[in-house]
Amino acid sequence: KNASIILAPFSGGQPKNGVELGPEYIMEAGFKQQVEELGWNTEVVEPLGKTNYNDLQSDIKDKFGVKNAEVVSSVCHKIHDAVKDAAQDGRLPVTIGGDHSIGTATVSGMLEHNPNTCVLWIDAHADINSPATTDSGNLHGCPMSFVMGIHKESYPPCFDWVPQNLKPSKIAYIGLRDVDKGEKQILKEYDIAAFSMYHVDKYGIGKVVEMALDKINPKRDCPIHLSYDVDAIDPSFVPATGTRVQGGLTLREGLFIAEDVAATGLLSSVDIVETNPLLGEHENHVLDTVSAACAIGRCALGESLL
Ligand code: DIR
Ligand code: MN
Ligand code: MN
Ligand code: MN
Repeated sequence: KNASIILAPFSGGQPKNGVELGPEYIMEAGFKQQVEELGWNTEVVEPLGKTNYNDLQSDIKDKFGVKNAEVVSSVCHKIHDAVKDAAQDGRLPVTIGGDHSIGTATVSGMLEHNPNTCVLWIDAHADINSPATTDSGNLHGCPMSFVMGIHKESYPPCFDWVPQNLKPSKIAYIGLRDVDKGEKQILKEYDIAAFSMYHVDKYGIGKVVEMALDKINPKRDCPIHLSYDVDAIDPSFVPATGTRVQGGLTLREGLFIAEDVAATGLLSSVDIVETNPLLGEHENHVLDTVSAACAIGRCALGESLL
């Protein structure tokens, strides 16, 4: 069992400073050792090198209606290549963010490696705005559109390198509770499997994960990319993140999702994003959030399997 821990200390997909520190805090909490104790050989990959891509940011929308398109695109291209290289090498990519704009990179990288890959997107948000629908202009709200080519005529040309090969039938959401109007239209138009907190309450988390996998992976024969935004979990457990939304998953429900994906034996890659250590109001907020992020990774990599 080999894993590549890919560090993505990037914040240009959204306006709040500090999310670029997520990887550093998660690694300092001992994430690499924790994963090795589960029997994985790990290597740490830093596709962004020592370059700081976070000083070049602006809060002004370009003529396409989005912010920092060039830097998001070039960071994503590097991460895309690192994810694809790791997977081609037989290593399971674990990408640590940073903001969720890097979902553009990880999903497209895994789909180039294996076109059968399906995606479980765990998030309070759908991240499926296009430049045509986004209000905020923040690109961490757009990765799912980019990898499917939704409203592709609205994209800045710097995203031309992104393969748009994810089929809408191969993506399911769990944890949604803050979805924009334009995003709801897209979810409906493309008939995308979207399980909100309503469904979690109605059916229970066990049934919801099963229903999500039945939609995107009915024969349980496709590799699963798990893209985990820590804001899916309720802010009482995970406070240090950029766009908190009350009424989220309990910590156990959140970890169960990762455990149940591990139990399928089909996990091919995982992202853990949106940990922002500067947004804790006190030290415990940061500790809780960082330890939840580590626990998500460990659960996905099999910690709870006996
Ligand atoms: C909102 C918020 N839908 C946007 N998205 C967030 O800016 O497009 N995603 N916070 O994590
Ligand atoms: Mn390339
Ligand atoms: Mn989110
Ligand atoms: Mn997200």
